Amino acid sequence: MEFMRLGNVAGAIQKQGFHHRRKKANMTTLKATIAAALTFSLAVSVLVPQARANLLVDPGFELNPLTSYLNVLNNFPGYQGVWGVEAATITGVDGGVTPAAGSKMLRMVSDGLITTQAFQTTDVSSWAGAIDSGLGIVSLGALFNANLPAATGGVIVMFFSAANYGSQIGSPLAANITLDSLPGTWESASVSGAIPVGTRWLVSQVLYSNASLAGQAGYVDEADLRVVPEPASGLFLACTAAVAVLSRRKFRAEWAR
Ligand SMILES: [Ca+2]
Ligand SMILES: [Ca+2]
Repeated sequence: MEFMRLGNVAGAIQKQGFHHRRKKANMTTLKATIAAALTFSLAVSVLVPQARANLLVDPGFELNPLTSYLNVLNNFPGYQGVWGVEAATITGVDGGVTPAAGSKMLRMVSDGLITTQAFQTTDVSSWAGAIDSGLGIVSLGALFNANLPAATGGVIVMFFSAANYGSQIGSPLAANITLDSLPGTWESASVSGAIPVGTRWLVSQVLYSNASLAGQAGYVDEADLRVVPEPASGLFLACTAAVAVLSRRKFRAEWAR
C-alpha cells in the first residue's frame, strides 16, 4: 500500500512534464514531494497500529513436545519456543474439559510444592531500541479451565538482561484468576505492563496453585505473549527503499530528455 501511493505521487509529478527552464525548480519540487511522501509513509507506519504477533511458539499446545522446566530455565536460547513444565502433559479432551481451540491443551497437575508451572523463553533483543527507551510494553494472557470448584490459575512474565536465569531484572508481572466450577467455560488470566530497560529475554509462565487443584488437573490453552511497539518491519523498509530508488530513476529519466 505504501508502495502504490508513493508510486502514484512520483507518476503524477512525471506527468506534469519538464520544460528546460523549469528543470531546476521541478527537481526541487520532485525531491520535496518524494521526501514529503516518504516522511508521511514513515509517520503512518509509526501511528497506525501494526499487526501484532504472538511471540510464543505453540501457544495452543498443539504441535511441540514438552520438555522439563530445568532444560528451559538452564538454556534460554537452546530451548526457546519450547514449553518446559514441572508436572504437565499435552492432552485432548480430558476430565470433562474440551480444548478451547484446536484439539489439544496443557494438562497441569500438582508438582508437590506450591505452584505447578510451565515456562517458555523468548528473545526480545529485536525490541531493544524501544525497551531501552522505556517504551516497551509486554502483555501475556492464557485461557484456564478446570472441572473443580475453585481452581486458581495464573500467568507471570519475568525479565532478563541476558540469556540466562541469573540475569533477572525488574519485578515479574503476575495475574491470578479463581476459576468458576463449570468445565464448559474457559476463563482468561492476563497481565500487561512496562518492560524494564535493559531487558533482552522474557520468560512466560502459566501456572496453577497446587492446593487449588485438590489432586485433580487444571487445563491451559491459547497462551498469548505480545510486545509493542513492533520494530519497523523489514517489508516496510524494503518498500521504502525501493520507492526511493524508483523515484530517483524516474527523475533521472526526465532530466535526460
Ligand atoms: Ca489448543
Ligand atoms: Ca470453567
